[in-house]
Amino acid sequence: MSKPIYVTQPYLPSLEELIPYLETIWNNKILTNCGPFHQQLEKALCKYLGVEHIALFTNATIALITALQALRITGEVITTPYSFVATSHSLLWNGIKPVFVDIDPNTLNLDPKKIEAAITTQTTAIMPVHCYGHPCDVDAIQKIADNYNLKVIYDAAHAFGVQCHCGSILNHGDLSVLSFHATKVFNTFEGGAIVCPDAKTKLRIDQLKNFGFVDETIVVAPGINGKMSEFNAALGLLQLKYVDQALARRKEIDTTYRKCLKNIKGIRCLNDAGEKIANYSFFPILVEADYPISRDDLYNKLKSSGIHPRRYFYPLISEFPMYRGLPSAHSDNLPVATAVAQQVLCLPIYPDLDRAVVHEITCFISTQSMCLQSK
Ligand code: T4K
Repeated sequence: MSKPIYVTQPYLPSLEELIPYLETIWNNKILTNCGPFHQQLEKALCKYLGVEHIALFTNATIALITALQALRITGEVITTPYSFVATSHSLLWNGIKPVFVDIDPNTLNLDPKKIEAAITTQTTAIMPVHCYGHPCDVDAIQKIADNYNLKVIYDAAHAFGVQCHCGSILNHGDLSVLSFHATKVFNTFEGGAIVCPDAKTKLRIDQLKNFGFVDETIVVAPGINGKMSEFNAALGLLQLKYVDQALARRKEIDTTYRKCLKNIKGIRCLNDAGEKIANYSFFPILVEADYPISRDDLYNKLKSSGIHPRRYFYPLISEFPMYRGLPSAHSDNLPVATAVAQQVLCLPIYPDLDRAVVHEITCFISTQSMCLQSK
């Protein structure tokens, strides 16, 4: 492979199309602090995503930290170990103790059947992740939250545009947090957002992301600076024009992978979205015991040939030093997540990925299998 093939690559419209946005910023000299592009993007995203209120942020990590503060979450929060480390870090930044619960082997999301056993008198909320953009079992989670009077904050960093049985997945729980990082299906270079159900909550979130200011002289909370700049908001408005096209291309790649990998012994693809609207943000495979080489051997061999898959999410969050001492972090408590983290490999998927390269990747995986079996 002449050029390295990364796990993802951002979709970028042409520079010519960006210039009018830059001219507007240069002319009106409003660079940040919730200016016109910021407001336009909030409205445009509400419409596109089918949600009522959205507050834009500099990134999803600051948005997660703020979401917990907006709902005044304290004590313990039940969450998944199988995610990007920012999920749990947002809890630690708020002085909250993460309580890890195992994942479902099919969806790789927090297993609702295991949540109740982890609830204590200190539990105030559940923070599940729609991992890879695959919807959590939102009804089961909500039922538990209602029974125990818990809040639900979804880390929806991967779930831009995902729909479930009753519309946008982002309308579930008390709040949902999106990431618009360069590696996501919709990006503003860096960026994120909180989706919230009512204007009052949005007002509180908007204050918290602007140092706690209500007006020039009144500060009501020790807020942070989490505002998205006009430049990032302009990028978002431009990207939004092409997001459907980008999603369609991702879907094609997902279909090709599934078709080409389906008969390779020891390679398991996660269930496809079926009738639901997915965003194909990742293409994870599980390299199981009956594949002739280990996941790490396959990972290294692919890398040597110029293809750079990623082991999202290995190691588990619960294995990092700041979490591993927690009683819930023990691998005995997390058998499914522990096994999956040893098997998972996310293959390259992004709109500009060539069909021929997808075939080369699947042939490579298939050939490894055949070479070793014939030895
Ligand atoms: N919650 C969840 C569930 C998340 O997955 C994330 C972030 C967050 C919360 C926090 O969201 P943010 O605060 O970031 O908005 C990447 C991303 O940095 C991170 O946003 C993402 N999840 C995570 C899954 O992946 P790395 O350290 O693996 O990224 P990196 O730099 O190795 O990039 C991966 C590949 O993408 C590279 O091999 C090449 C390509 N790439 C990357 C960048 C940055 C590009 O082609 N262009 C680029 O600009 O974390």
